[in-house]
Amino acid sequence: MTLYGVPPTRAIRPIWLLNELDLVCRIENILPFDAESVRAVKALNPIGKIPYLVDGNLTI
Ligand SMILES: N[C@@H](CCC(=O)N[C@@H](CS)C(=O)NCC(=O)O)C(=O)O
Repeated sequence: MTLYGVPPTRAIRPIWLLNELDLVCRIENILPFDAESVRAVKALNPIGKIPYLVDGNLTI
């Protein structure tokens, strides 16, 4: 499971939830205003918003 986002932003909410559920998750730092990061986000998440969570074929 991978969470895309930057911890000191609203990404802290899913990180907190995953910690409360004792779920292990890799955090991939995404910089919201970096063009390369934005392209990488849109490749996995067409809505283009962060944070998002990828677990197998599921993207939330
Ligand atoms: N409902 C989402 C909204 C996520 C959101 O708007 N994230 C912003 C960054 S803080 C974003 O991805 N903006 C990029 C864009 O709107 O293109 C949440 O509360 O986490």
